[in-house]
This record gives sequence, C-alpha cells and structure tokens, in this order.
Amino acid sequence: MSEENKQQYSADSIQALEGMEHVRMRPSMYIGDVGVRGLHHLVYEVIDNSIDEALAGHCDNIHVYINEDNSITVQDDGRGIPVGMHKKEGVSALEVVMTKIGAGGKFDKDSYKVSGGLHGVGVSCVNALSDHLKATVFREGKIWEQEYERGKSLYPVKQVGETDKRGTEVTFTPDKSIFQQTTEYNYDTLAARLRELAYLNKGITVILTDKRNFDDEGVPLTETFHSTEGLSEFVKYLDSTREQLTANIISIEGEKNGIPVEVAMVYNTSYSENLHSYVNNINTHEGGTHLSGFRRGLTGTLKKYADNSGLLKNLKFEIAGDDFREGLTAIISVKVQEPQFEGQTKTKLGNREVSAAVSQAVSEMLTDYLEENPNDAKTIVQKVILAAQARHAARKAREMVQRKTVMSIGGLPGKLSDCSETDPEQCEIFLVEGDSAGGTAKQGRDRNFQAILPLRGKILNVEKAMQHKVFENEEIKNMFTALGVTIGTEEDSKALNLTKLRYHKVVIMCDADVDGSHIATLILTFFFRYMREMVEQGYVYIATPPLYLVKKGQKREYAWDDDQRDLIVQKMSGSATIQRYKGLGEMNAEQLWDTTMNPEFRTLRQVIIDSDVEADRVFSMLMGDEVPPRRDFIERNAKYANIDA
Ligand code: 0RA
Repeated sequence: MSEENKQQYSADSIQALEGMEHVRMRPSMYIGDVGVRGLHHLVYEVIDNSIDEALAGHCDNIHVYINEDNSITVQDDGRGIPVGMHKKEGVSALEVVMTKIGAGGKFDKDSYKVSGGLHGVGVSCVNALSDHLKATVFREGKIWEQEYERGKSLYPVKQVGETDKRGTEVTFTPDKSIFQQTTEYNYDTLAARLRELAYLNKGITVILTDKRNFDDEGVPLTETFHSTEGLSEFVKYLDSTREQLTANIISIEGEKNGIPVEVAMVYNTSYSENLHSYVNNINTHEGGTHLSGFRRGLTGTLKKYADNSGLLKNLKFEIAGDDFREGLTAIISVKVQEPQFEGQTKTKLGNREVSAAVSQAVSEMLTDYLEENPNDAKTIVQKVILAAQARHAARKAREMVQRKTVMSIGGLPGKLSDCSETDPEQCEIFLVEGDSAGGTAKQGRDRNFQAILPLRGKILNVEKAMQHKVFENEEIKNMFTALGVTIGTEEDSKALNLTKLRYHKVVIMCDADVDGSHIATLILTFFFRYMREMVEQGYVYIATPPLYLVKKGQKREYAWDDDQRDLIVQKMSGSATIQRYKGLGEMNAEQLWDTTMNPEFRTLRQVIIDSDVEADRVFSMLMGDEVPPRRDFIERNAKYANIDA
C-alpha cells in the first residue's frame, strides 16, 4: 500500500467511525425520510443483505417477523455473516458490518452484490437508527451473538451455543426518538415489498409473519411469497383483473455486455400503459436508461414487423412510440454492478451502457417471438393500429386543453373560485363533489389561499375510457386548467409539465359515505393514471370531514368515528343529541371550515404510493370490469360499508 493510499485509508476509517453519529443526525440523507416510508425502509435494508446472499446462491429462505412490540426479525439460511477477526478493524467482521457505515460486504470483494435498498446504505444504518438490535449468526456449528443500542455494541461478539443450522438473524427495534411520527409497521406495505422481491428473484422463498395478529386458532397471520417463473408470473399477478390480449406472456431473459436483462410483457384490452422498471430490485419510478432501451427495442422491433407484415398498408398516418405501449403491461428488471441513480427521488437510472444492452436484448428476443407466434404478432399489431387511430383523435382534444391552459385568468374554468394569493406554495385547491357542497366550501373557505373547484357528480372513470375521451371530458379539462398542469414535453409526449402548477395542495373533499368514497376513488384514479407525478411529489391530499355532530345545550363537538362519538356522549353525560352527517351538504359553511378546511384543526391525509405495482393493481381492480375481486377488496377495506348498508 502506498503512503498516499494509507492516508486515504485512515481518513476513510475515521469517516466511517463518525458515520454512525452522522446517520442519527441526518437520517433522511440515508433512508429518505423518518416517516412511515423510512420506518419500512429499515426492513428492506436488512432483507437486502439476505437477498444478496440468496442471489449468490447460498440462501433459499428468508423469514420476516413483525413482532408483538413492532420490532422486526429477519432470518435467513445463508452462510452467516463471518464472525472472525477483521484484520484492518481489529474486531469481529460481524461488528464491522453492523457498526461501520458503508462496510457491508466490502471485505468480500467477489461477492455478487447487486441488490441494495433505495439508498443502499446497509444494515449498519439500520443499527444506528435502532434503539436496540441483536445479531445472531449460525455458522460452522456455533451460534454467535452481539447486541447494540443506537448502533453501539454492548459487548464483543460472543459464542452463545452450538447448532447444526446456518444463517443470520437480525432483530431490531426502531428508535422512537428518530421515528417520531410512528413506529408501527404496516403489514400490507411489507407484504407488497416481499411479494415484489419474490417475483423479482425467482426461486427464493420469503415468509412474512405478523405476531400482532392471530386467526381463530391462535396462529399468527402469515404469508409465503415464492415464484418459480419470476417476472412472467409478476405480470400475470399485475394483470389479473385485466383481460389479456394473447394467451402467452412474452418473456425475455438474457445477458448483454455483462448486464443481466429480464423482461416480461403482455398486452391487455385496457388503454393504459403499465411499465414497471427495476434496477437491482429497486423500483425506478423515474425510469432511466433501461426503460428508454426497452422502449427503443420494442418500438423498433414491432415497427419493423408491422411494416413487413403489410398490415399497415391502408394506414394514413405514422404510428408513434406511445401507440406501441397502449394496453401494455411490462416489467423490466436489470442488474447493474455500479448503478448511477439520478432524478428528483434518485430513482432514475443514468448508466448509458444499459440502454443498448436492454434494447438489443429486447430486439433479438422479441423478433424471435413474433416470428414464432404469428397469431399473437397479428393481434398486437392490430391493437397498435387501433391505438394510433385513437391517439389521432386524442391529440386534438389534448391540444385544446393546452390552449386553454396557456391563457391567463380569462382561461380559468368558470366554476373555479380562485384564491387571491399567487404563490403556489401557499395555495390550496379543494376539489369538491357537487355544486351545493361546492357552494358551502366557497363560503366557508379562507379566500386568501384556498380555491374551490366543484366537480359534477361522478367524474369519468378513466380506467375504462380511451385517452381522447378523457381529454374531452369537461370536469377533467377543468382540473387541468385550474391546476395549471399541461401535458407533453420535448422529450416525452405524455410527460406532465408541472412548472405552472398553481397549488401545492390539492385536496379531494367528498362525502364520508359510500358514494363519496367512490367519487374520491374516481378522482384518485384520474390522478394516478394522468397526473401521477402530482401524487409522487406529495401534492395530493384527502380531506376528512367528521361523521358526527354531538350537541348538548350550547356545547358542540365533532366525531370522526364511533369510538370518539361515544366518548363525547359520555363526557357530556348522557342526554346529548347526535347528528350523523350524511354529506358535506348537511354542514353549514362555518362547520365545514371548523372541521375540515381550517389548517389549524383539520386532518388532511396525504396520498402516498407505497408500491407502484400494488397501486396499479388496486386501481385496475376497483375501476375495471371484473366484479368479484372488487367486491372482495371493498369488503376487506371499506370503512363505510356497515354504516350505509
Ligand atoms: C459476506 C461474506 C459471507 C457472508 C455474508 C457476507 C453474509 C451477509 C449477510 C447479511 C445477512 N445475511 C447474510 N448472509 C451472509 C461469508 C463468506 C463465506 O462464508 O465464505
């Protein structure tokens, strides 16, 4: 080692020592945020190590337990983290992995390490943010253990027993002083991620157990995620409530220039494009070079096939890239040794070389597929032609939306009651169901910063409508113009342009009943399919109007659920009268302001997308054609089902 290198090394190790403190000081830099997302991110970070071990071919089963006290245990049957002395650090390798930022797996240069959480920060970061963590290693006949508090080891690694098992077990309790909002884990959130991981890494078995919830026989809630087919099964799962256009799922698997590329795709009868891309198991919401490579490969190959097939003979206009992706569901998964992530949320792949790798893999294998399956090929080309025709019609409608948007105040929808403030960051807009509730909201609001846009009854179900119908729809046009959102940039004809966004809070305000939630869902579906970035940027909220007004004499209190109502009645001692609000319309302007609109007292629920894939499935199920899965979902989730039944 040269003198310079030595210096470099010692400087690095000092940095590493300070690293754990730094993680606690600036947790968001490492795990994104300290809210619900960051809390769940801790679990993903730990699981990633086990997934790496599985990808290296040494581990088959990963157990994840949500313990009774909301601590988490991750258990794998891999080789076990080495416990021998780490020469450079002078302590056990296990301790290095657990307490040195950025040390994870580095002592094993040849290990096939490509997975890694969103921020790829390693298990030491989880340790730093945990009140308590215990690592247990089953290795070479012995059981080893070390515990930590807030990232600091409590004792040197010690042997605590003998075993014939192999593997690693980590149990951690997130630090409440860091995760102040909540330390309660959400089963569905973890389940969605584990399911995704099982599809992305076929062959691995991942088992989730919730020790907080038991069935009638006293068995804790548990689910096993395992996929033998991988991505093609993932696509089937995603499209289970859509109608596939072809019986086959096109599956592409190969390695180009040392980059493993996997794609599965199928066309369905819907009009939306559902592409989900992953790099090293991380969902790349913002896309990047792998996605553009996929698009290029797909468009080029299908175009060539269509041209040669003669099916385009009578077509009067060009087919565009978008047309090849209407009604397409596809998963693209690549493994990249040194990924460069860019973009607002660091979920856009930047590595140039990946684009050509994916494009080539897709071209070669899709060409073969089309040659071998001429019937599917014909069905797909016909679908593309239909999409091109519809797009032609849609463009005219969309241009009208844009023309309106660029106009000044005069161009704003007549139904909008705008606010006087012009700084978008200060401004809120309430999307209100119905003209009458709209009127109440207009009286009740603070007109300085709150705008009201009433929407008429049930808005269009965009899940079932072709694009041009969506852009022709009066309520939807109003939303675009009121919000100041346009569509289409140089780069991407469907990209949202939020540079002229007029409000940073968009609040969906509907009745607290079945119809109201249906309308809220329709509006959310619209945002998810046509303004997803608004949701991703955290601009979309749902208002929570109260369910009850409890009165006694001059006293008035509101309740948002039955328990709260009962408490208030008790407090008012007996003879209180209860009014059940059936809709916003039953409140007067003052009540609406007090309970639902006044920033001091209201509760706004911010809409967050936990998992792109789950959100896509839920919307296609709720708003699509098939009834049984929808009824099932509503029965499991509907809050209002009993009240109005
Ligand atoms: C590097 C080397 C070896 C094991 C691991 C990492 C490892 C880390 C984790 C983290 C969670 N589960 C894990 N399982 C394994 C061992 C190399 C060897 O035994 O030769």
